[in-house]
Amino acid sequence: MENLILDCDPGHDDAVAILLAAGNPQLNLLGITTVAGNQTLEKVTRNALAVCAKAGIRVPVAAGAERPLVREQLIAGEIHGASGLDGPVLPEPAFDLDPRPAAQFIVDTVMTQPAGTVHLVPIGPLTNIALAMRLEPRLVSRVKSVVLMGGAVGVYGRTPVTEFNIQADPEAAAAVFEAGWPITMVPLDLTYQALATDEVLARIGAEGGELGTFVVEMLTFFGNQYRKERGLPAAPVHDPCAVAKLIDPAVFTSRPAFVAVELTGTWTWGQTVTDYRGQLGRPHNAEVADRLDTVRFWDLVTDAIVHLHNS
Ligand code: PIR
Ligand code: CA
Repeated sequence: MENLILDCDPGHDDAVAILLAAGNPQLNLLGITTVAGNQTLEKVTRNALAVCAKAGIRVPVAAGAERPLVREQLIAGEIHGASGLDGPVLPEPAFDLDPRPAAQFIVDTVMTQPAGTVHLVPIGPLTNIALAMRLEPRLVSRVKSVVLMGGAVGVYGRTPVTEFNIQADPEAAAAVFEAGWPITMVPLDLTYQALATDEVLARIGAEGGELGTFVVEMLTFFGNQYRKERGLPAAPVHDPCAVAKLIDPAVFTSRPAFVAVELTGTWTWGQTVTDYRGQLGRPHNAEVADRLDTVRFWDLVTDAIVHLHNS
């Protein structure tokens, strides 16, 4: 049983990550925290509560940072739509938010659980994680690991060299990579292997009941956006890849590297620089995911949806 806090900005793929984290019996989801990213904080928080209501998930949800630490806000409206989760009809929230800000929730939760037992899984901009580290520096040694979706090695997203989650708050990301805790980075290179093909969607729709239909509606919208905006054959479902690692470490392979976040380049700020070969003379600070077992991955996602549907 692995304990985790999911820090997210739902977001279609974030929504699937919530379902995987709550629906897999080997995971204990201690709470969901939200951060502005794919849409405004208000919208992504509402979406998190809507996904919980739809799936019957009952865990604390705490809202976090409304904007990045330093820079102008970036929003990914072109892929996720005006609501941040366009496609399906979203139910009304079924419960209230936790009153604490996300960073405080993260600190309280990690510091009250036994040391070395809680994973942080950030799948949006890293603002809340950086704020939590500043609020309580002992967080860094107390967390079991950080498995984050973000960055890119040789495959790029928002610009020719950047990935959205890192570029949306590069100062926060730099602080997280420099902190000295065990980090697994799940970059676009890995998540572009997690394509929601027609075959994948047909199976989720057939096995997942009403919740499966909701997921198919979400990912059909997401796929159409990716086809239109990026010319991809199907939508890469980025965020649940990070969650899957805690269920089955063999779901992807990874290699140690030194990862730096570029903060000053005119054209490159927000880029992750991944040094596998020690050329920069710095110690490794992350495991970087490279190859996904797609069959295993989609089995885990489908099973979690079926499990939530049946419970
Ligand atoms: C942002 C995302 C996805 C697509 C675009 N175009 C922009 C979000 C996803 O939720 C994921 O966490 C990460 N950011 C992928 O870059
Ligand atoms: Ca996300």
